[in-house]
Amino acid sequence: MFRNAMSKIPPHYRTCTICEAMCGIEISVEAEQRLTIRGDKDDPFSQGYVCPKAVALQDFHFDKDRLRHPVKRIPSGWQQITWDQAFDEVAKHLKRIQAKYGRNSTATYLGNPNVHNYGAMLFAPGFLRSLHTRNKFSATSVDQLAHHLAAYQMFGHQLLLPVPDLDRTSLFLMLGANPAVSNGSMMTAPGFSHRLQALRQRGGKVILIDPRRNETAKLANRHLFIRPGTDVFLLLALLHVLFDEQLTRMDQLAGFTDGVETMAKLVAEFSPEQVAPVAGINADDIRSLAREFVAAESAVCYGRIGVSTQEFGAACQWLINVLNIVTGNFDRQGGAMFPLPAFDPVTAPEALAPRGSYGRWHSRVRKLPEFAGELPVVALAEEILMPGEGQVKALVTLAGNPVLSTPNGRELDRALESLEFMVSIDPYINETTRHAHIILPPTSPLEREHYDLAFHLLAIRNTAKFSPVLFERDKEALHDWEILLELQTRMEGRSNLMRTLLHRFFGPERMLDLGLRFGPYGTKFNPFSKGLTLKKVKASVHGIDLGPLRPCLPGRLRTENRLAHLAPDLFVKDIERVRGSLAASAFGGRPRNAAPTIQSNGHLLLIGRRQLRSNNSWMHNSQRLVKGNPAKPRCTIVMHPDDAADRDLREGQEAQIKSRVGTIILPVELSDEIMRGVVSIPHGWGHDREGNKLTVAQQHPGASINDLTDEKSIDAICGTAAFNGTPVTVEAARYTD
Ligand SMILES: Nc1nc2c(c(=O)[nH]1)N[C@H]1C(S)=C(S)[C@@H](COP(=O)(O)OP(=O)(O)OC[C@H]3O[C@@H](n4cnc5c(=O)[nH]c(N)nc54)[C@H](O)[C@@H]3O)O[C@H]1N2
Ligand SMILES: Nc1nc2c(c(=O)[nH]1)N[C@H]1C(S)=C(S)[C@@H](COP(=O)(O)OP(=O)(O)OC[C@H]3O[C@@H](n4cnc5c(=O)[nH]c(N)nc54)[C@H](O)[C@@H]3O)O[C@H]1N2
Ligand code: SF4
Ligand SMILES: [Mo]
Repeated sequence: MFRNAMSKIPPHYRTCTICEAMCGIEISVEAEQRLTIRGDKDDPFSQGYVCPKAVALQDFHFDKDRLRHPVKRIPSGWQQITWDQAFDEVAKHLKRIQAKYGRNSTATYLGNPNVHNYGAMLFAPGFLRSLHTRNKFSATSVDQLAHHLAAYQMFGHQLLLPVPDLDRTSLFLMLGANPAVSNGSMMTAPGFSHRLQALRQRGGKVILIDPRRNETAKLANRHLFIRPGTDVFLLLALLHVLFDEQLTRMDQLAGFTDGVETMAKLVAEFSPEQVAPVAGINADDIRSLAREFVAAESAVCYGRIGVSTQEFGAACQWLINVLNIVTGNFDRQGGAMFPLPAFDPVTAPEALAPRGSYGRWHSRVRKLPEFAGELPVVALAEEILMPGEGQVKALVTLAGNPVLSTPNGRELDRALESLEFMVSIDPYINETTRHAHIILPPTSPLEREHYDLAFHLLAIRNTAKFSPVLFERDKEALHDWEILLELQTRMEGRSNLMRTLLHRFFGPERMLDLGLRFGPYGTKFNPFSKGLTLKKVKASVHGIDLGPLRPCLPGRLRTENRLAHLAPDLFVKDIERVRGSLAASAFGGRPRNAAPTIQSNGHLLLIGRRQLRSNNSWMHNSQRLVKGNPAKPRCTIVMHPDDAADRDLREGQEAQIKSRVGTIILPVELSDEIMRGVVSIPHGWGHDREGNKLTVAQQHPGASINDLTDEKSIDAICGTAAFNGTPVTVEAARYTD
């Protein structure tokens, strides 16, 4: 496109689709293969903010390693094939395998970039349905499943996810999140750090509970260390204080909330004194935190990856909601509120955005429960490796890299090697897709239009924005949704030709238009309405501001009796597990979150960390993001100096880190920012696997934390990986060859 009239091209405006912050960006085409990407000052939500990753959108787009054609793995390497051949072969193999071994023999795994891709979000459900398999997996179960389970149980819809009203709260209590680096998650707030600064400037308080005094701690009024995996005890103790001292105040929420008495009884046994030694927080601090929280003019508690992916992650998300509710900080300005997006998945057809379901079936080997039609990904490797009826023989991955992103990635690596057939819809030949027999690469984000279906639903302000196409795609190239639709058609056979044609005609854009028209701000059937249509959204190139979050309860609840449930049975029962764990920890029993077989002494508890110039596993092929001081590698194990001294380890020295499932070697980075007894390693690294075609990433391989994390350590009620608090031993690396 820029070949024709480069100088005449006006700046292009869109939303960055790398992380959840939805920053508005302005792109100018400077020269072939050179773009200027900066923050869009006129975006009403992000107001010019961007992080260093936005610039790298072009590295992804122009990356020579990014596949432009379908490829097939042959003994001598990868062979380019036509789309037609690729689709034929995929359908032939999947059908053959399903005919031979049953429908569940084909598994699917959907990764994170799907939720940043509206075409894929709208068209993946149809393709998945065409496979009729129960073995559906996704990154949800290594991420935010806890939030969905709590929302489903308490509010009746897995997508009724309360978000902090960050711009208006007086007290922001954060557990296990690092928005100064991650830019926020399960709450879309572009320029998060600026918003925290503004919060403090208006006299508000920010309190962070985290085993690491992370980058966000520097923006907080107070930081408290907590031993990994013990947040559930802290939350129970905070509630204990509130009920015990009769500080709860439900205000208008009392009219449509049940279970308060049950909660009062439930938390009685978890006094601050009881939990303090286990959580590593002093009882007085817990008491004063509870009092401060309820006394604040408005307050909101929020917990993210640090608490979602641990042994009691779901219980934590439940108790966080309870804490916000019983202090009157729910569905109210400055508390936890529900966004009302212009395209509203909560009221969309069930086939697109299911309300949720729990335990309708279980995984074959370990009997882990289904949630919303998916099984926990910790079970994927064993479902492939364990022979017997119902064994997984074929796998489809869509925008996922589970070898690096799910626990015990090495085992999954081995499992993938044994599959009869694997197909990946992915732009790269990476740690996961190198096992595929066929790879179907989609267009890049700059070649497709976009509308955020997921993140408007999690945004701290209601806005709407459409991103048009920047670069025309090559004639041959297909979008994710087109690949999915074609696969669906081939799996279903000809009988659905009509529907396919309709879909082609409709495409994601038409679906979006319908969603906007019939959404909360839409025109509906009224042609004279001033409401939203896609045309209007498109006309506002910087986005449309729809105002701050507004109270919407009980109307938006989706529970059968339209009550918010404070004490769902599933969670109340889970307290038995919590009680058992507290007793075991108090008696100095096995380490927190330890898989049954590990009993090592001198273990440290491993947690993760995110890095500003990285995004999960797939942006390390951008030279500008990975470059830096070679003497200061980024994939390191961060240790407290005293823990290192105990093991005779020095800064920069190579350490061997060992868990029940594996061993990796990484340089030591000393820091008193981490709690004693805890070590931290970032995830998404480990690019030295044979067969990767990631030229830049291979020069900065690092090692994968998920070669240490344990697929047996899970949150038992939902099967989410309990990454945080993996017991490891650390010692000087010994090379034996
Ligand atoms: N130990 C530990 N593990 C973790 C985490 C942690 O904190 N600690 N975090 C977890 C979390 S929160 C998440 S979300 C997961 C992420 O887990 P995954 O989603 O499995 O992994 P990603 O690294 O995001 O890989 C994305 C894949 O999508 C491809 N891709 C990128 N863009 C597109 C596109 O537009 N279309 C298609 N078809 N493919 C695309 C990339 O090439 C890559 O293969 O990791 C989890 N794993
Ligand atoms: N730059 C960058 N941004 C990203 C990503 C990225 O990879 N890089 N990934 C994106 C994705 S997919 C997601 S889901 C979000 C995640 O966003 P965040 O949840 O903000 O992610 P983290 O930065 O991993 O922060 C988790 C924090 O939890 C702490 N923690 C670990 N264990 C525990 C524990 O047991 N208890 C408590 N209280 N804290 C604990 C860690 O020390 C860390 O500070 O980030 C998104 N944004
Ligand atoms: S914070 Fe996220 S959305 Fe914003 S520019 Fe960075 S990667 Fe893109
Ligand atoms: Mo995530």
